[in-house]
Amino acid sequence: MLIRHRPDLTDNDVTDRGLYLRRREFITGVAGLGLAGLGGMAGAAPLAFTKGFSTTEKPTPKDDVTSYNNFYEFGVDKGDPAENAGKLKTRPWTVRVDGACEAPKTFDIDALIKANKLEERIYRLRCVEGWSMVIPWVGFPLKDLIAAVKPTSKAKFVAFETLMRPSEMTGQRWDVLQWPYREGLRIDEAVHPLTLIAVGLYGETLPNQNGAPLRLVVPWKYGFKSIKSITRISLTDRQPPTAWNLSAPREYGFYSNVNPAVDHPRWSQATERRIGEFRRRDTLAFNGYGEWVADMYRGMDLKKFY
Ligand SMILES: Nc1nc2c(c(=O)[nH]1)N[C@H]1C(S)=C(S)[C@@H](COP(=O)(O)O)O[C@H]1N2
Ligand SMILES: [Mo]
Repeated sequence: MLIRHRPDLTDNDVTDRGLYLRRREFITGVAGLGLAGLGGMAGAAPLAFTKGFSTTEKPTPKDDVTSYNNFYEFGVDKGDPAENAGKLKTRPWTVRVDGACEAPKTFDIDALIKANKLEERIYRLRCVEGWSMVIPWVGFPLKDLIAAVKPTSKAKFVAFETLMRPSEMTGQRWDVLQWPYREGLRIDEAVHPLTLIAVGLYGETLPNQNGAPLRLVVPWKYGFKSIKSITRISLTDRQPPTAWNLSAPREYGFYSNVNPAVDHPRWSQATERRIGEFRRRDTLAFNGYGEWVADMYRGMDLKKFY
């Protein structure tokens, strides 16, 4: 599968909240059509994309990104997803987008990929467990998908669900979480230009262990908000229940913005281990994306709304 798009990303795609003001830290601009080479892992197909809003930090090696994973549907150890997710059948695949909108629709994954302009976004990912990576995603803004179903004024939150299929997702046979895995965002977070639906990484379609065929990426929140292998997205007027909050409400809040000043009840969040590095580094507020997202939380007590 080879997907081509014109490289017509403009600054408008990333300027909604004045993102252009701080370009020095980022590679932005239109850097031509990115097209990764053939090869790589079995089943991976190259994607065509433009370059989007990205950190200039060095990406974590692909081998680490695809072998050190959290995806409890395939087991709770870091190596389990790479070992077990090959069983997951990612075609055919549909995503139902419904709820508080005028034009609910079931999207076929290949049609969805074709209909959206793909861009590469190199983002930091900070897991609540205290490790981090830098990952070159390929995807499109979630706001484009939400716009396509014409949300009504009742759309105050967005709820996401992962596939439920214990025959392939063997971890779903155990009650480590309430399945299916669920996540949620406030509508302003969901339509923020940094919020991505990823369909690839390192220039190719997503490996199953990273959430094929499509997953959410919210770079200023702890990694568990970035739900994998999505089959349903619903617009709603109420804050939706989320898998980790249901499982341990004192430890995992709905917001889960990366915050070095608010510790997890069982460990500090002040520092993190960047996979591949030896010394721990300081964790940044909002994972370093504060100047683009902090406004959304103005006036909120972030100790209370953790
Ligand atoms: N459906 C589902 N999505 C999930 C998870 C999961 O267990 N199931 N784990 C989360 C956690 S804790 C993290 S840190 C990221 C890890 O993404 P990666 O493996 O692609 O780095 O996925 C998140 N999305
Ligand atoms: Mo995580």
